[in-house]
Amino acid sequence: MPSLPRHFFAALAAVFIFQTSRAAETASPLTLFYTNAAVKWTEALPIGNGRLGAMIFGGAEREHLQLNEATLWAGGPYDPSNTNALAALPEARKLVFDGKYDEAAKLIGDKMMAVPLRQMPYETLGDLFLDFPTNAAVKNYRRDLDLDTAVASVSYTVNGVQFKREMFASAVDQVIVIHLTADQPGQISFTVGMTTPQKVEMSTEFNPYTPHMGMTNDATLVMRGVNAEMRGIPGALKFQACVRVLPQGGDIWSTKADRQGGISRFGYVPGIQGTPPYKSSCSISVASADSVTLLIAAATSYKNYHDVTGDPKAIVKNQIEGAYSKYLGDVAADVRRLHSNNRDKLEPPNAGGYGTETLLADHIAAHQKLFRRVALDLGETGAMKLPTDVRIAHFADGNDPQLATLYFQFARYLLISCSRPGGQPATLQGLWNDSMTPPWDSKYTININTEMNYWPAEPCNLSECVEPLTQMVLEMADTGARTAKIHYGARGWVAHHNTDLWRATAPVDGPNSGMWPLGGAWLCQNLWEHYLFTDDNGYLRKIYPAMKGAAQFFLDTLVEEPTHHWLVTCPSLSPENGNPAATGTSITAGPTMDLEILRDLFDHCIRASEIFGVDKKFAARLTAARARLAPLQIGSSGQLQEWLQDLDLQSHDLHHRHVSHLYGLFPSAQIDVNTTPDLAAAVKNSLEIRGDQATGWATAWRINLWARLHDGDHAYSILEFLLSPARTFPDMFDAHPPFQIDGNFGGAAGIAEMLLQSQNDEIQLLPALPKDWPTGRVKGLRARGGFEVDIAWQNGKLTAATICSLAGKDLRLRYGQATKLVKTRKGETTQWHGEP
Ligand code: FUC
Repeated sequence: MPSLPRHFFAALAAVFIFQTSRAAETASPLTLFYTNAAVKWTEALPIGNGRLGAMIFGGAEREHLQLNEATLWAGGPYDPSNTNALAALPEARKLVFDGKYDEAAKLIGDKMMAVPLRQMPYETLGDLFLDFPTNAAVKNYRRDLDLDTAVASVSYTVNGVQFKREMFASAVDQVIVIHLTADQPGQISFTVGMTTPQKVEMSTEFNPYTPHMGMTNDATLVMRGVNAEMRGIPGALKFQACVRVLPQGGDIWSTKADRQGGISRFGYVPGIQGTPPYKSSCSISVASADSVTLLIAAATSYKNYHDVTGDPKAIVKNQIEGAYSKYLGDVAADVRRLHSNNRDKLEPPNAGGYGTETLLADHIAAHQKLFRRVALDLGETGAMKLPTDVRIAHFADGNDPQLATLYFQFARYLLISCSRPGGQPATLQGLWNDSMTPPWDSKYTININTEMNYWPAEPCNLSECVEPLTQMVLEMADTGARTAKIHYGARGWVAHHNTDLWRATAPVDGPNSGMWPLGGAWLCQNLWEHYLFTDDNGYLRKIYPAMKGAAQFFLDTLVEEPTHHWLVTCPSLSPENGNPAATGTSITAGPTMDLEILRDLFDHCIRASEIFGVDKKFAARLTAARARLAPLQIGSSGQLQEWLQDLDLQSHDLHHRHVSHLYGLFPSAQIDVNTTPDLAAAVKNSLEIRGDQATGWATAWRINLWARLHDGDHAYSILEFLLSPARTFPDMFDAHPPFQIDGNFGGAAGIAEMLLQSQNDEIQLLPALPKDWPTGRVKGLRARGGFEVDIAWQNGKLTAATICSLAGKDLRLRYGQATKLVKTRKGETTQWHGEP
């Protein structure tokens, strides 16, 4: 994009300030905002409570919420083991070691892949539409998402009436709330209906009691369904979604569908208000209300990967009733009495005593408890007054440092919204998916993507959000034990490059991406990071069996390669990069990444066994095997070799998106600019060969790597690309393309990594500060060893750092060449200005 003069921003900002001044006055700087409704899904704004998610389009005449429930995937519990795999393993290894890679790949494809060959996709729940028919002009339109409150809003004026919608997904009450208001009474009229590609029945229910309470009647739209069969695995989930419509004032009625009998697809046909608009569905219409609240709940029968006996009807009823009670507030007690007996004797309560205030206040409090832990200030300019999509289009022109802050905090917002304790981990799309057949099934790709999703969790002070990942790994240790036994005749457990809701662990998709047995081992590294940041031995005790099982698998399956007799994985691959020694496959033995991951896994198991004083013999076996692993090698171009042989420069794709072999520098810390400078220089050469620009997540990885190389300006220049329309959609979702959330998380981790690093027992302040952020401050970042860190800087120099010790560990600080060692006690705070 050609660079525009800086005053361009000032001029553009002036136009938008004029247009949007009223609404902008109330918004926090941590707000994404737009002057048009979303047309495409990647313009819509995400809300989520870790389980229920919505993408909000915000049209004035038609509101559209695309809905998700985190456990609504295709299929049911299944075992993808292939009983032919084990018999083929010796031959596959021999072919690889004989250099017959293409033959090996053919054999692996024929005999060793999972059945079915692909896993189950994550699916959309459906779409909710609110039609507000009007022929009059819409003025002063604005839609936004306030990251600080986790509330999405739409406001506009029609015929001089100011309308407002507020929408949030409450983790406290497990519902999505839509609150519609107008600044004049009796102005809200609309019809609400749902559509879905799922197999469902729809109906409406009326609440017969509320008219006695002096309130307007209310009604509920109900959708019941079963999930889809996929790739031969029958759908085993039931689900239900409810939308309770609660008007204040006005009238409400429902329009019933023609019953088609049994389970069938229902379509949504928009119509004219006041006449039955739906041919084959149900709808609820409201006319002339003062305000309206909609409570949306949804659940499936999923209890865990092998138990689908939940009762979605009961769950949804409880959630709606709970939220409804809160909505009623003081009136709730009267309603309860009314539901029980003597209802004719009751006086109507004060109708003004109910509303969404408590639901909203509880939601905001729960969100801010996590969100407000970190504050980042990289500088503010007039560009902040511009709509977010305009800012993304012009970030590379400079003069908008706050957009990086917004991007960083948006990722934190997303993690809070899609990964909460008790729920499912963030998928390739977090929680948000509008399809039955999303890209890569919107599942868990564990050869980088899922791991990257959790990179910001610890440094950005959202440690709790890792819980769903921990739970998934513990469950995969069960399913993966079967894969280890049936596919490899090995103990322990193994997972390949993907998993799904059902925790499938066998190799999928085909040999060139699927035949990679390190997925589980890498996930164990993510869990280890949680331990390093929290110093929580209770947590380590919980994950240690999974770590040990992952290591056990490799003790049983590592083999000696014929040239140097090093121990290697075989068959395997360097995630998804073609083997240069082969014509058309990635299949190889002992790719560098595998050995780096194993060095970490073995080290961490050995450390845990020392901490707990257990498994001495096992640890000794790990130590012996570790010493025999193929070493890191520097190739003839000074690069870190990706394969056992020096083949990097013969690669079929020199600029391949994966930089798997550079794992050693980040997210691992085996390679370090201070302790292993030669290897760090080799990583730098490899990175330069690979180039800066790649898919969204791959671009984000490069930012983290350059930050670890302490080159802030290089990291920043890649951030400029990540934060451009090529890699960031208008709603700030990362563009692989298509949308994949890993780039958002990897990008935020990269920004944190530029400001603070804490690998290898040393806290480094501002290790990769770019010249574009000369002055700023950050509050609340976390460091390994259990520290919380605030940093301020001016003119590119540290001015003050405050480090709070949460675990009482020794604190080694570094700023440039200056270092300082401090003994700390729990709760103690250390101030440092960066002098030796
Ligand atoms: C890995 C990557 C792709 C994509 C997919 C979901 O296979 O190589 O780029 O991100 O995961």
